[in-house]
This record gives sequence, C-alpha cells and structure tokens, in this order.
Amino acid sequence: GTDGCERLRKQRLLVVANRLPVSAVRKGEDSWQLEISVGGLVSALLGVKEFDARWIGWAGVNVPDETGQKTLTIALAEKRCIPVFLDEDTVHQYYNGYCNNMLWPAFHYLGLPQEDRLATTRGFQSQFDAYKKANQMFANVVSKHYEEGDVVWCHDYHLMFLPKFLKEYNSNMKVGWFLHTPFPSSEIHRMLPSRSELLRSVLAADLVGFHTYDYARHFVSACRRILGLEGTPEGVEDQGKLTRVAAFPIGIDSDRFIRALELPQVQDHMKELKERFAGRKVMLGVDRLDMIKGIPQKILAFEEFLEENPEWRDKVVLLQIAVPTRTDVPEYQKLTSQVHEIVGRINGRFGTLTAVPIHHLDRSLDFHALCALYAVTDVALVTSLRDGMNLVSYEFVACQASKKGVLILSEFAGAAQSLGAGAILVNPWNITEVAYSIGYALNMSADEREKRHNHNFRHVTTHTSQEWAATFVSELNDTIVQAQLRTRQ
Ligand code: ADQ
Repeated sequence: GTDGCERLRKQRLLVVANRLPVSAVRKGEDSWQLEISVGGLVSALLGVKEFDARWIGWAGVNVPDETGQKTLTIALAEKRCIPVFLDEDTVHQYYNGYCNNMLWPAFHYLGLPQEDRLATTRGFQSQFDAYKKANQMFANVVSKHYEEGDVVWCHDYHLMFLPKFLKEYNSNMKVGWFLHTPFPSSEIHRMLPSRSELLRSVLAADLVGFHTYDYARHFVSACRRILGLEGTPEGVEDQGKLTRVAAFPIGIDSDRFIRALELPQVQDHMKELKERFAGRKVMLGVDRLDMIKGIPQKILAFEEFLEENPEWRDKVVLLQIAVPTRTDVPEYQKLTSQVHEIVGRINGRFGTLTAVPIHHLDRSLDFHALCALYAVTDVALVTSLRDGMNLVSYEFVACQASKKGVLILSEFAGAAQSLGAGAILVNPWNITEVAYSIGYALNMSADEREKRHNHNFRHVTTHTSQEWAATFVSELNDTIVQAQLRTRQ
C-alpha cells in the first residue's frame, strides 16, 4: 500500500527526445559549458507542476572519451538531463541519414530519396540499421533510469523504435509516443522500405499522439492497409490489444510572450524597428531554413505582389528571418543559395538607393528581438508546404494584442485547423493566390482585423503548451487504467 507521503510524491516523467533541451560545449578535459534552449517542449513541461520531469537525449556533441562522458553526465544531472552518447558514424547514418534524408522528407510529402538525395545515400539498409541501433541506445539509457510507476514519453520520428524496445525491456512500462511532424497519407508511408516495422514498433506504445485528427486518421489507415489490423474509434487493435491513437494539438507558453512585450529592452527594440520602417507596412517570415517551409514560394509571391501593385513598392517591406539548420546536408545548402539568388534578384529589381523590399537574415534571433519583431509586424506570412503544427503562427498571434495584424497561413500547416477561422488560409503552391492574399491583408479594415485577431488570440492563450503536456500525460495514465480494466473483465 502507499502511505500519504508517497501519494503526495509527484509522478516521475521521463521525456525522451533526440536532442536534450541543452547544448554542451567542451571547455576543457572535464569542464562543460551548458546552454539551455527554451523551446516549446521545455516551457511546456516547466509549466506542468504535477510532474517531476527528467530529460533523456543526445547532447549534440561527440564525446568519445570516458572522462568526458562522466563529467558531462554529472554537469547535465543538475539540469535534470540524462545524456545518450552517440558516436559520429551513428549520428551521420541515423540522424543525417535515416531521420533527415528519409523520414523527414517522406512525412512532409517530399518523396523518398531520388537524384541528389539518392546519390548521397550510402544505402538505406545501413542507415536503417543505424537508426535501430541508436533507438536501442536510447532504450538502454531509459531502462537504466526507469523506476516503477514512471511515465515514459517518447518524442518524434527519430524514435519510432523506442516504444517497442522499451516494452521488450519491461512490458509494464507506461509508454506514450508523440509525433511533431505530419503523419502522411498511407500511400506515402507505403513507399518506405521499412513501412511495416516502423508501424509495429510505434504500436507497442500505450498511447500514440499527433497534432491533428487528420494525422491520427492517416496513421490508423496505414495500420489497416499495410498491417491488416483493425482500426477503431479509439485506435488500432491487434489481437485484442488496443493502442490508443488520438490528436493532441500543441500550443505555446503564450504568457511568456505577452510578458516579454512589457520589458524595457523589448519596448526599446520595438521603437527602433518602428523608426527604421516608418511609413512602410512590415511583413514578416520566421522559419528554420527548411524545404518544408516554402520560403522560395513565399518570396516569389511577394515579388508577384510588387509586380502587380506598383503603388505598394515603397510602402511595404518583407523581413525574412531564416535560421540555417542541417547545414551539412547538400540539399539544405542548395536551398540557401536558391533563396539568396531570388532575394538578390527581387531587391535588384525593386530596390532604390535608400531602401530594398526584402531583408533576408540567415540567422536566429534571440527571444526578445523575436518578440519585438512579432509585435511590430502588420502581416505575418507562413507558407509551409507541410508543417506538423507551426508555432511561429501562434507566437505571432500572442504578440499582436495591440496591433491586431493579419496572419496569412498555409492550409498545409497543422495550425490551419486551429487558427483557420482568424487567418487568411492559402495554398502556398499557388503563388498568385498568395500574392493576392498579401494585397487583401495589407488593405484589410481595422474591424475585420480585430475580429480575426480576437478569434486567434483566444485560441492561442487558452490552448497552451502546458495544457497540451498535461492532457497527453493524463490521457496516457487513463489509457493504462482502462486497459487494466479491460483485461480484468
Ligand atoms: P519546427 O519545424 O522547428 O518544429 P515551429 O513549430 O514553427 O517549427 O517552431 C520553430 C521554433 O523555432 C519557434 O519557437 C520559433 O520561434 C523558433 N524560430 C524559428 N526561426 C527562428 C529564428 N530565425 N530565430 C529565432 N527563433 C526562431 C517542429 C515541427 C512543427 C511543430 C513543432 C512543435 O516541424 O510543425 O509545430 O515541431 O511540435
């Protein structure tokens, strides 16, 4: 039995993701500099007071020596982080290879490796083996730290084998898996050489979560069509064992953004930006520089808008902030130069001696600069070709309480399902439609802007990341209780 003390103890939550929310830089034989990245997941779980959360993942550095591994483990423990050490070849084949060259593009409807991507592939089988091996390494670390009653929450396409490996280690472990990307139509998933194994491993989890109902439905039909299993309204059934499948749309820590706008340094920054762009409407794009974000399409739409509306040429500016990611992958290098080329051409064509229409930055902005930028923006442009959710659209809305700017949002982002009523939805492949929407947004009446903004603001401030995490974990606990009841019947 449990005594009062034990019952008061918070439930332990092991959050397993490819990357820890901390980056480590080695400063000497046994000293480390740790930098915390306060992404969505971190603030989501910091906000959930009923759990005692720990993180398990790769720290983003290669640490081949034992001393280094030992000292880094000790340093990370203070941040409640537990490292998984992956060697360079594994990272190359598992992370760059199978995750980013195979699963990422496939899940975003960009197809399987062909042409360039195929030529840089050292063989799917060895990448897939490395993927499994890496997942096994994660499972080993989880097993070592697992205590009875813990909830284990696995994240994303990097760790599709983890539920299976964890259940093999201990079939009583409470295991949930959440996918941050879209889950594609079964016709896409069908192309993956390892389609069945991936599905079966995920199905070992007790609860499988997606951002939207559509992704959950795609997953269930893939299990039906590829594995021949039965789909029910609750999930997928295999010989009497039910894996619960459901939608858990993520959110942001909206208060963190709203509070930041009050800070003097953010206010100063806003003032500078307003002076800098006085007399011009500000349009904004903030993305990781990735194929899925539709950055070239967005910039071409802006060009078409300027072409068609000469009266706007010196009255609007597009700020495109693009953080480079996965810079060692040739396709991403190609994308960078493609974007630079288009921006250069348009600025050459429509720029004057004193102003250019597009400011393109290849880097990330710190949190305060980002908030200031969101707050002074008139129109935000999110043109993802596919996107699991897209949190930039949420962050923009959170920062627009006074300006009530317009969000142009791709219908292929998960966020279209939650912010669709307030945003202008577009098909990013239809450049003429996006160009037209830019004009519509810039000319929108204050009344219509306010109505649209209020709708989205209410959504963003009530569907927060804290609520998302708490809902997922409580649903996981419930799923297990229900499964126990079912087997007793
Ligand atoms: P991402 O593809 O990274 O996330 P997104 O949801 O927009 O996309 O989150 C990006 C985050 O990085 C935001 O918090 C944003 O502020 C920040 N960021 C982006 N560019 C930046 C820049 N230039 N400077 C500073 N910060 C920048 C994946 C999926 C998404 C899903 C999330 C969460 O691809 O679809 O919404 O996970 O599940």
